[in-house]
This record gives sequence, C-alpha cells and structure tokens, in this order.
Amino acid sequence: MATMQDYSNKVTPTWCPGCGHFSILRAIQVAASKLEIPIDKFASITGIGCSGRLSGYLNGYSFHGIHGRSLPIAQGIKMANKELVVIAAGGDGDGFAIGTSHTLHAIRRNLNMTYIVLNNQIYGLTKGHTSPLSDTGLETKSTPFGSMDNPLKPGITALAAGATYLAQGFSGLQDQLIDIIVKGIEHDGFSIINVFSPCVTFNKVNTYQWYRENIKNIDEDSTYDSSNYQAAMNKLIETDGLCSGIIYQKNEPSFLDRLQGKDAKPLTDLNLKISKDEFENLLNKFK
Ligand SMILES: Cc1ncc(C[n+]2csc(CCOP(=O)(O)OP(=O)(O)O)c2C)c(N)n1
Ligand code: SF4
Repeated sequence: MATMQDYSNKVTPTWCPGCGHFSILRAIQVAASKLEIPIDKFASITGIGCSGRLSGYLNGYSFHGIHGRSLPIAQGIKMANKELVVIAAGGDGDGFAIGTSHTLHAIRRNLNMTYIVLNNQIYGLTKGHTSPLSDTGLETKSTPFGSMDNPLKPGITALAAGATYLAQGFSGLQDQLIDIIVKGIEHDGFSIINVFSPCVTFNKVNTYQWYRENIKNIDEDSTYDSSNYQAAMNKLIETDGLCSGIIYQKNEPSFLDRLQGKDAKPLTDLNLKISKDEFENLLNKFK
C-alpha cells in the first residue's frame, strides 16, 4: 500500500515556517498515495516562485520550469506520454500574470491533467510585489499606497474559459484539499484547483485567520449542485470568489478523447527511427 512518504524525496523545503505551500505539498502527497499512483507514472511540473519549489520536494518525475510556463511544459509531457499522471503547479503570479494566456488556453483545451494554483495573492519569491489577484488597496513593496488595480477572479475566469473541473481549497483545510486533489486527478479532462495559500511573510492581510473568516465551504451546503454552471457562477459572484469545494464539474470529451490516433501507444514507447530510404521518400514529397 502506498504512503505519502513514497511521494516525498526527503529534500527539506526552504519555505518560511507557516507558509501555506507546505499544506498543499502534503495534500498532493496524500492524494497520490490514496490513488496509489506508481512513482514512475507521476510527474510534477512547476513554474518559478516559492510555489515553484513544490516539484523539487516531490518524488517521481519533476521539472522546475520557467516562470509562467508550467502548463506548456506539462502539456507537452502529457502528450508525449499519456500514461503519466501529470500535475502542474505555480503561484498566482505564475498562472494569472505572465502565464495567463497559457492558463486560459490549457483550460479550454481540456487535456487530461491537473493544475494547482498556489494562490497567496502576492508575489512571494520576489519579496512581496502585488499580483493580479491582490485585493485593491493591498499595501505591498510595489504599491506602498495600496494597489490601485482591481483583482482578477480566478474561479470566474476559469469558468468563463470553459473549465470542466474547477475546485478551490484552502491550506488551512487539509481534508477538503486532499479530497479535491484526488477528484481533480480522477477527472477525465483538465482540472484546475485554486488553493488559497497564505504567504505569512509578505501578505499581512490575507492571513489564515482572514481566509478562515471569509471562505464559504460549499461542502456545508447539501443543496449545492456542482454540475450546474449557473449555480457555480452565482456562488463565485455571491462569495466574491471566496468559496471552497468542488465548484463545477462536467463530463465532456477530453483532448485525448478527441485526438486522432488516441489509441496508439505513447510517443515515448514508439520507435521513431526511420530508415534512410524512408527519410529520402519523405524529402521527395516536398520537392
Ligand atoms: C520571465 C520571468 N519574469 C520574472 C521573473 C521574476 N519572478 C520570479 S518569481 C516571480 C513571481 C512569484 O510570485 P508567484 O508566481 O505568485 O509565486 P509565489 O512566489 O508567491 O509562490 C517573479 C515575477 C522570472 N523569474 N522570470
Ligand atoms: S515568502 Fe511567502 S510564499 Fe514564499 S516561502 Fe515565505 S511565506 Fe511562503
């Protein structure tokens, strides 16, 4: 039987004590062990940021990539070897500033993988600049008189882009976090999971206490129907995006279902060598 230790590579995290990212790391490890994902089928890909360190602490294949580019790398890996369970992760800056376009297009592409946003509503690694998800008025090093911009709402943005699985979690609510990650990995398509993950060093407003007081847990509402798109949008609007649980899930053909040759072996298992004659024939077609 798999345990969470199987998914830890024993590297000691350099995150500040109390950082919300610890909880997300643990939740991924527990989720992977519950699903008994073989280590040689488990791949984590991150961008750059404190959040980007996550892949460096997970066992299995891992790739600490480029700022805002975890998704293109992760999608390439999934396309090359569809048998891997692929998890991409990054900060709110990574996914909703420099990487916004990748996030939107990955959502609408619906390729079978999971994307976890470690959302502390600030840039942690660069020592406390605002991110596009920072609340208006937030005083940071880059906005000493308060942020003048309106924040993007990741949940509403993901739904508008056509998300087939949208969940939100909170680092201070482990059981729910594990559950939404398990179900996100099991989802047949692209799952996006936005996790409120306090930066205890640079964000003195959106603290554990603040999230505890402001997040509505939709698991406590037995009438909530996560297959109802309108209800999901309403819930996000009503709570100003501050709700946790599976917000929306629908079944539709994934990118791999739609792909021509989808039943072929993974690219990594194919013999891609071609003979000299085959190569010349190919070249002749372009003459
Ligand atoms: C192309 C590029 N632009 C900018 C940077 C500088 N940079 C590194 S991390 C980061 C933002 C970190 O914030 P976030 O993605 O929210 O992650 P966190 O550190 O809060 O976990 C930036 C702007 C970079 N490394 N590469
Ligand atoms: S700076 Fe913030 S996000 Fe980065 S490790 Fe410290 S608490 Fe976590």
